[in-house]
Order: sequence, then structure tokens, then C-alpha cells
Amino acid sequence: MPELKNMEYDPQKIEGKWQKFWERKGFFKAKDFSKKPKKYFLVEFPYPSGEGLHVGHVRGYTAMDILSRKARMEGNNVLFPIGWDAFGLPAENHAIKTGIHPKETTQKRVLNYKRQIKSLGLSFNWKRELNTTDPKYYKWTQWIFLQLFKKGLAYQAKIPINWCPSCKTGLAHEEVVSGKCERCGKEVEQKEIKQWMLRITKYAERLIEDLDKVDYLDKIKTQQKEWIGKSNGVGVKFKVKDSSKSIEVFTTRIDTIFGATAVVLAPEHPLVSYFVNGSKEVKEYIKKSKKKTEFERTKLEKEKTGVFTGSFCINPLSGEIIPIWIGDYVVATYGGGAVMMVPAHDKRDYDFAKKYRIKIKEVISGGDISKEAFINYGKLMNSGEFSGLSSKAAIEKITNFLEKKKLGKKTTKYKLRDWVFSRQHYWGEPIPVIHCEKCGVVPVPEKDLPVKLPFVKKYKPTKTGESPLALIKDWVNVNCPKCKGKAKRETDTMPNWAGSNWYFIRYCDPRNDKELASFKKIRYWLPVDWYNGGMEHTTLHLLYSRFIYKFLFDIGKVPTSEPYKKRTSHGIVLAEDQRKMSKSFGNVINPDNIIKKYGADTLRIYEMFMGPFDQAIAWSSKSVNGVYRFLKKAWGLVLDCKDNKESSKEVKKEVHQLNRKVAEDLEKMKFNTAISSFMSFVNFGLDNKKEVGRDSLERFLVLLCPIAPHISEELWSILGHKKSILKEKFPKYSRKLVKEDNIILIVQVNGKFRDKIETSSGISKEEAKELAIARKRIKKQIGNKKIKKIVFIPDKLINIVV
Ligand code: ANZ
Ligand code: ZN
Repeated sequence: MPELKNMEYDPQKIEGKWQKFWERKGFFKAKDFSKKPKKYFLVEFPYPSGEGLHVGHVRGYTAMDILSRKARMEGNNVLFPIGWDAFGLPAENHAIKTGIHPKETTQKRVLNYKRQIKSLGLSFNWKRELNTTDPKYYKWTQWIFLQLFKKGLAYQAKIPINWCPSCKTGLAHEEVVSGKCERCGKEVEQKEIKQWMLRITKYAERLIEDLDKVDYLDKIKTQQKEWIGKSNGVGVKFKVKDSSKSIEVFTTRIDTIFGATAVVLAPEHPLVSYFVNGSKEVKEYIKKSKKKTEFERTKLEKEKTGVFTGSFCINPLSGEIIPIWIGDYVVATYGGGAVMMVPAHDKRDYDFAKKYRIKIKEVISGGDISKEAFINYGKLMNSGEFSGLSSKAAIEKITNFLEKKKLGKKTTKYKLRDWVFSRQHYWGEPIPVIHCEKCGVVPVPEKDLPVKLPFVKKYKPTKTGESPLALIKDWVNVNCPKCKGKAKRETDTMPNWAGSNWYFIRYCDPRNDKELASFKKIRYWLPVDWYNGGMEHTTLHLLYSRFIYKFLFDIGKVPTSEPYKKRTSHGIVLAEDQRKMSKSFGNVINPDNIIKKYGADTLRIYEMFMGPFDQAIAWSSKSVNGVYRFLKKAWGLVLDCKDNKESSKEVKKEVHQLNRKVAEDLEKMKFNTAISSFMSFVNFGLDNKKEVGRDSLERFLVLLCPIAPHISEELWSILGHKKSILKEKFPKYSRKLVKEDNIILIVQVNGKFRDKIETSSGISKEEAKELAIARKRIKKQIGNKKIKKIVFIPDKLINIVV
């Protein structure tokens, strides 16, 4: 093929062509009920913003695209869908500014996103595209709400909520970041309004427990567990002196009860009014602290404030008479809103006691309480008959003692709160209930769903804080579905998490107008096999959707109790200057520009090559160029192929080595190391050109195809193939060819021989470390000691110094 030698690698010429070809051929369709094994790969569907697709999206999407393409080549029936999470504030804020309807804005943005996603060659199944703002979709979002309502899991409550004065809306706990509105960055206030709530707390235990059933990154599991915040402790009653009342406190350190020298109530505690007795000082204090956000109140380093009520209670174990205080570091919504103060052994109590000269009594030995609180476990002292016991033993003994005397009870508490589900906004799903003067809250009958969003002229929330829907009289005023009397529609809308709670279920059957999706199809496709998304969604979307899925499981709509078998997360892509990409910094990389200059294959490879997949990494234009040069070299190497010549043994070994590395690394999301193996192979090939035959080049292309599909397809056809490379099987490497290269790695701990491992040659220091610390014998040697240093002699020895 001599004339081919002059062909230059020109991604602009080839990429669009193949994208159209794949789409025309329907290569990425997923077939319901196919006999092939199913694989459901999921990415978080994007919110179509005005800025367009972010290179961060590209990172996560390309990774799952690679896995989807590989799985198809391995004979699986792959579902890899995409849609639009399109309700939300930015489109609404845009509407407030410009008067353009959010629907119009959204449509435009979706088109732009679609164009961008297609230009990346992502193998999404467009036949199942969905949009959360489509009434045919949100009909079922509303339907789910009605089911929650029926089961008592959706309820209204007048509670102090986080309120953003700038967005003029209530926020969920999860939408407040460091005391600020996640959207606009404004300081959040407390405001009491009637809100729709979802009882996610009822699922707290299962949300923790079932994490054992799934394969999530450890850091994701940990973060969810910490967020749900399960605490085992004891609820203890402190009798109020000269009164029939008592105060119940929650403590995780009952072993310190002899050191409890005061009881502190949250300003909102129901007993507070009983103690206040018109004291001006106390009243002032309560008023002031109610204005503060929970974040301000509970920050550890914040100065503690409080006020003495004038009353006392009795420590049930020491019998001491101790003062009752009000302090706003005690949170009303946790553990009953009262604590026993143990200044000697709790930091916050210590600060409080120092400031207000409350007695500090040491009851756990081992610290120096003249300097600071001693918070560790230890041995009890000054604790009557329990002195001398270890904390652990004392916790059990004292708990039993209190339970017997009916003064206390083992209690489990969770930090998780019920989910504030109302937003006073226009651009969201209307909450499908009607308020009737006579019947109260009446759910909209299912046959009347969807409750469509009406058109409005003004998008700003009203001055009362109600959503702009409240101003549309002919939409708001309706007849009660029950008594036909005068009634009004609910004007709150749902948060933008509502649509994303269950979208992955809808992909199974996106055009169903009878139910959220047919159970048969759901049973075929669910659970999702692999879900990749942002770490920042761990305690938001990921938790919410697990909750809703469990609920749907309980009412028999889905077949399993967990929606996602596996969850991974990609690190964010920072700008070249190491900062977050942001319009205001002017450091945003637009994927369009990279594709224009280098092509989609370069962008795809670059983003997979830039660093370990789960770590944040800064953009580097230089490396983009390096990747482009790699593809040009690969192009040249393949074009030089002599017809049907066989590769030398040496080259064969090399390509099978590559095969093994790619097969293993991709499944572990070690995209960067897989790609560097491709690069070394090309360099090796160029150095040994005469020995490289067609067999090896074809294997190389098939392996490369999931990562860089366009160039692989083009070169495949240049090599004379009539059928698409996508129809090739993902190759298996020959164990014989690879095995010869195995080496024995000596593992030492602190210079002493401890183990040996057979492994492939050429593994990196990091890989060797991982292999070594995964061995039982080595694990035992290391224990929980810190690894100080690792000495690594490639292919020979690793020494772990602890
Ligand atoms: C006495 C004590 C002694 C405590 C000690 C700690 C150390 P977690 O693990 O987060 O559940 N606490 C209880 N309710 C509270 C509330 N509403 N607001 C603020 N603090 C509250 O923490 C439980 C501990 O947090 C409880 O145990 C209580 O202080 C405090 F040496 O009780 B402890
Ligand atoms: Zn009625």
C-alpha cells in the first residue's frame, strides 16, 4: 500500500465521518431482554448550563465510554444512556435576568451539549434520551411523591430551615456548604416556614447497613456513613430539683457521668420556656441564638455562649446538685437537644466551663485537665463504685445500672435529618397536592398527573417568599378533588434532586406512559452495574437516590434494595494554574477548542492519561500536545505495515504484554498506566519497524479502539477491513507469551525478608506497593504502623520501611 504512506493523520477528516457511521448503524443500541449478559453503565446526566460541557464531564464520561465500548466488544448487551437534568436555579436566574422562558433556554443548551457530546464520540444510546423537565417524565417524579405521601413519608412541617436570602428559597441541609448557599455563596439564615419534608431518617439504618452489599470506593462509603452519623449512646434522665420534671440528655460517654457538672439545653428545647420565668437576659439570649445558623453555632473553634437558667438538677449517679444552662452549641434537632456537660473530658464543655466558671471534675485518668480536656478513653476515677474500671467496661456497667433503675436507656441516634423537599421556585416539578379549606391536604388524583407547570410572566419569587406560581390565580384556584369545594394548589416546587432520584430507572423504559417503567424491563436491567460520578454528590444525589430506590423497593416497584452495584468517582479537572476552572478567573478550558485543534481522540486519551483517575489534576497543554504526537506516531507505524507479514516473537511478546496490561488496567480504572503502555509499544514498534507485522498492529488497534475509537476505526479500514472494528472481539492475551516475562519480587519489611510475589515484569513502584500490602503476611507485619519509606528495585525487590 505505498500510496498510503503520504496520508497524514487528520482527525478533522475522520472523526465526524465515523460518528455518523456508528449512529447510522445503531451500534450503541441496548436490547431489552437480549440473551447476552447485560451491563448497565451509568454516568451522572448533566445539568445543561450556559457554559456548555466542562472538561470535568469529559473525564467521567470518557472513562465510562471506554468501559462500555470494551464490554460490547466482550459480547455484552450494554446500556449506556444519557439525558438531561434540566430543572434548577441557573436557568431560572437567567429567566429573571432576560425574561426568556427557562424552557427555551434549556432547549438551546441541550442542543449545544448534545453537539459537544457527539463530537467526543461517546457511545451513548440516544434512543433512550430523557429530560427531567418533560411533563411525560415528571409525571412520574410527581407520582413517586404521591406514593411517599400515601405512606406518610412526605409530610409538612413548620420548622426553622436554612434560608438563602439571595435566592429567596429554603435549602436542604446538604445544599449549605460552610454556612453558605451552595448556589450563590450567600450566608444562609434561619427562617421558620412550612415545608414539605421527606422522611429519609426512617431509612437511616438501612442506608448504612446496605453499604455492605455494594462495591463503592471506600471513601464514598465512609463519607455516607459519616453523614448519616450513627451514634450508639445512652439517654439519661436528670431530675430537676424541686420539680416533677426531668431532662433527658443523650451521651456517647456514659463512663464520664460522674464528671457531669451541669446540664445544657438548646435554646429551642421545649423545657426552656418552663425555666425562663420572664428573665430578660435569658429571653434575649434565646432570641439572638435563634438567628444564628447551625453551622455558626456548632463550629468547634467558635466561642461558646450561654446563660444560666437559675434552676438546678440532680446528677443521677453522683447525686450532686448541678446547674441547668442554656447554650447554643447544643443543637435542638439532635439527641433531644440536651447534653450533660462534662468539662474535664469534652472540648466544647471545657471551653464553656472555663468561660462561665463551672466546676471541672476529672473522672477519667490519664490527662492533665488543668491544661485541656482529656477526651480519650481511660480508667475511671472519682466515680464511686465504678472507679478503677476501664471506660469500655464502665460504659457497659453504668448503662446496665441505669437501665435497671429505669433512669436511662441504650439509644441510637443519627445525624441525618429529614430532607427539606420544598423550593419556592418556578422552574421545578410542582408538588402535586391541593389544599382544601375543608379536607386539608388532598393529593392530586393519579389520573390527573402530571400537574403541569403553567406559563408565568415573572420568574422572581414573590415578596412573601412564595414561588411565582402563587400569583397565577387561575392555576392556583381549583376545586377540591374530594369535596369539590374551594381549594388551592400547592405552589412549592420540588428541589432539582427530585428528577435525578430515579432517572436511571426510567432509562430502562423511557417512553412508558402507563408506569414509571415496566417491571420486566427494570428487572432485566437493574441494578446499575457501574455508576461513576462526582465525589461532591456522595451525600446528595447518591444518598437521595438510594433512599428513593429503597422506598420503591418497599412498594414493589423495583427488584433489588440497592440501585448501584458499583460506584466510583473521578477527580476534578483543575485549570492549568492549579485553581478551579471558573469564568471569573478566565481559565476555563473549552473541550470544543481542544477537539478543533487536536481531535476528540487526543482529548479523550489526554483526559484519561493526565493522572490517576480518582485524583484531582491540573490541565496541561503540553501533555495534550504529547498525546497528539503519540497518535501521529501510531498512525505512521500502522501505515508502514507490510502486507501480511508476521511479527517477530519479540514483538508478539510485547503486544501480548500490552494486551494484558490494558485488559487489567481498564477494569481497575487505571487508564493512565494503560495509556503509557500503548505509548511504549508504539515507541518499541518504531524502533523495531522491520519486525512489526500486521498481526500485532491489528491487535494494537483493537485494544486502542475503546479509548481512541476514531483513529482505530480509520486505520482498521485503511488496513483493508470492510467491517467496523467495533465488531471485533476484545482480544485475549496469550498466557504463554506473557508468562515468560514473569518475575519474582522479593518483599521486605524493614529490610527483613517477609514474602515473595510472582508478577509481570516492569510493574511500577506504586503497583508493587499495592501488591505487597495486599498480602496477608505483609499486612500483619505493617499493622497500623505508618509507612515511612519504600525502597524499590524494579523487577527484584521492594522494601517497606515502617
Ligand atoms: C457527655 C460527654 C462526655 C460527651 C464526654 C462527649 C464527651 P456524637 O458522637 O456526635 O453522637 N451531644 C449530644 N447531643 C447534642 C446536641 N444536641 N448538640 C450538641 N452536642 C450534643 O456525639 C455525642 C455527644 O455529643 C454526646 O456525648 C454529647 O456530649 C454531645 F467526655 O455527653 B457527650
Ligand atoms: Zn375538600
